[in-house]
Parts: sequence; structure tokens; C-alpha cells
Amino acid sequence: MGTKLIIIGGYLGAGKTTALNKLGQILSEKNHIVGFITNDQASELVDTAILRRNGKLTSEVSGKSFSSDFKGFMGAVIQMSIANSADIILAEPVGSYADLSAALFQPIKDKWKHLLTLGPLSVLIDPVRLRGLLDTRNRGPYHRTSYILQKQMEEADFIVINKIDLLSKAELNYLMDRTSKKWPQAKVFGVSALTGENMDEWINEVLASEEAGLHSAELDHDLYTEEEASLGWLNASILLKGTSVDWKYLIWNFLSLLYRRLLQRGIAVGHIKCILQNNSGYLTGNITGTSRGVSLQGELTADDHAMLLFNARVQMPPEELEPLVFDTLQRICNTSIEYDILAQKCLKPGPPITVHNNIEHDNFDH
Ligand SMILES: Nc1nc2c(ncn2[C@@H]2O[C@H](COP(=O)(O)OP(=O)(O)OP(=O)(O)O)[C@@H](O)[C@H]2O)c(=O)[nH]1
Ligand SMILES: [Mg+2]
Repeated sequence: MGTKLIIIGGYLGAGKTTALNKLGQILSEKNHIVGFITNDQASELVDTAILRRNGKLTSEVSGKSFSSDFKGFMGAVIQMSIANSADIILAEPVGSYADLSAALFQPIKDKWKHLLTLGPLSVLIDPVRLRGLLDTRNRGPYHRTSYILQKQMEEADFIVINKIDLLSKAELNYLMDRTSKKWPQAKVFGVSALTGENMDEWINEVLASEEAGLHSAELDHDLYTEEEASLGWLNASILLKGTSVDWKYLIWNFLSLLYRRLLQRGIAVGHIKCILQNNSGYLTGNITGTSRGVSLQGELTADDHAMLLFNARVQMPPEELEPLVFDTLQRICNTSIEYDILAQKCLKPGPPITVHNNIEHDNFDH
């Protein structure tokens, strides 16, 4: 009945946007009209640009989380549902957020059931971060991001181990088994959002189930806030100009040098992502901080200009992140490529807000 709202959580770089893209494709083939909602602490979002580049009807809630800006989020949902006739809405909350069940699912279930059905809360996880959570002796550089990750797992209705194309069958079976035992409240899936493997099985269960947000995680706000505050956030949009520039080579060099400089300082990466676009197409670049290095996708022909959207979530103070990124860009562009920073925002993500102190839930006039 009504529009189905499917919220897909998971830590930074788990593959949420890739999954939204793939699910959108699968659902459109089944004749659904699908709307997308992205979220971040600041505008200039790579995720929104990627979804729109793929022709998706996409709305953005930026500046606050979905639950802190409940009004903005529900406004986007209603707009998609009524004005755009979407019968399925896929929403991606910001990756460093937990507490979705209590702060978002419960108020929607309380007040919006006449208009929406909620799909189960699916939490995507990267196998490398999952191994770090399961094996507490071997967390490597991820130990400082494990509290939020842990809370995301505790509140999940469905835990979705993503990137199974990178795992052997034996590794996948081991991880599925350990995950089911450690978080028995959740149903566990293994998928590849990139190749589409098992995505049908997962989305069919999401569509069939009307039980959503059944588990809340007990949050220690001090620990949560401390972990969030350890991340620096930089969003920027930059116009690049040169003569017949090999854009792929340029972005590869920029991300590789940035990653090397972060590694040299022993700094953990949450997710660094960018999209470079011009009339000929687009390129995306990612560093997920899971020892996989830089990855690039897409094509862009050599040309004189391109727009770069850049989002970094890194474990360092924002006032150090910003000069590091722009100094790296300057070194790569050198004298042959000019760049204009058209917009930028550097920040620490704000503290979490729960349903108990979020007055906007009560004030929202629907
Ligand atoms: N091999 C592999 N890579 C994947 C898969 N899904 C996503 N990725 C890659 O993981 C990186 C991060 O993917 P995103 O979809 O941007 O992750 P996200 O969870 O939306 O990240 P944030 O929005 O920053 O939290 C990209 O380089 C993707 O190509 C997958 O199934 N297999
Ligand atoms: Mg994303």
C-alpha cells in the first residue's frame, strides 16, 4: 500500500550508492518508478551527481542527517511520492550515522503509515571492515571507527555483506556464518552491488517484508560523538582548465598522491570520492580506506576543461585536511592546469540527535 520507502545504511564506502544505482536498475526493469534521496553534512555531493548522471530522479538532504532534518527528509519523500509518482524510494543516509531505527524508523512508523510502508533497515558492510569487527585482535587502522559500525550492525534488520566479488566462496561462508551468530537479530545476505550478484534475492525480501526498524541500538552519546568528531569532512567543487588534458591520468595521480600522503602520516580514510565531468562523460574515483588503494571508473576524453566534485571523510582535523588536499591538487596540476575552487566546505560532522530530543518530529505539520 502506498509508496515503499527503503532506507539503506552502512558505513562510509560500504557501497550504498553503488547499491542504490543497481537496485534502481533492477526495479525499473520491473516497471517501478524509483526515486532516490541522498544525504550529507554539506552540499556538493558526489553521490547525487553519480545518481543523476545515471538518469535517476534524485533529491538531496544536505547539512543535517535525515533524522535531524526530518522535515526536509519527509518533504523530499512526499515530493517524490506525490509529484513524481515514485512507488519506491531508495534513501541513503550519511555513512557515519547510526541510530536510524530509533531516530528515523520509529517516527515514520508512528506518523506516516497511512502514506508509506517502510522496508526493513538494510545495513551494508565492506568485508574488510566486517573482518575487523569480528576479529577484535586484528582491527588494524579501523579500530577508531568501530563503535559506529558496531551500532549499525546492532540495529540492522538485514545485514548485507557487500563486495562478495572480492571474496572466495569459503571466505563468504565464514563471514556469513560468523555474522549470523554475532548479530542473530538480523537476516544476513551476501551481495555484489557492482556485479549485481544476489541483488535480486535481497531486494525481493526487502519488498516482501513489512517489518522494519525492529531493533534499536543502545547508544553511548559520548563515544558516538567522539568517534564522529574524529573525522574531518571536505566537500568541494573545482573547475579544472588546461589543454587536451588526460583527465584519467590527472585524477589517478591526484588521488594516489593524496592517499600516499595520508598513509605516510598513519591517517585512516573513511571514504574519499570524486566525480570529474564534462560534455564527453564522467569519471569516478574512490579510496575506501580498506587497503584497496585508488579505484577509477568511467571515461572522459582529453579535453580543455572538467568539473571536479570532491568529498573526503578522513580521520584528521578538518583544518589539516583542507590544506593537505589543496596542496596535493596544486602539486599535481603544477603550472599546466589551472583550477578554480567554486565552492568548498570543511567541517566536523555534528553530534547525533535522537528521537527523544528532536523536536522537529513533533513540529512537522503533515
Ligand atoms: N568490488 C566491489 N566494489 C564495490 C562494490 N560496491 C561498491 N564498490 C566500490 O566501493 C567504493 C565505494 O562505493 P560507494 O557506493 O560510493 O559507497 P558508499 O557506501 O555510498 O560510500 P559513502 O556514501 O561515502 O558512505 C567504490 O569504489 C565502489 O565502486 C562491490 O560490490 N564490489
Ligand atoms: Mg554513497
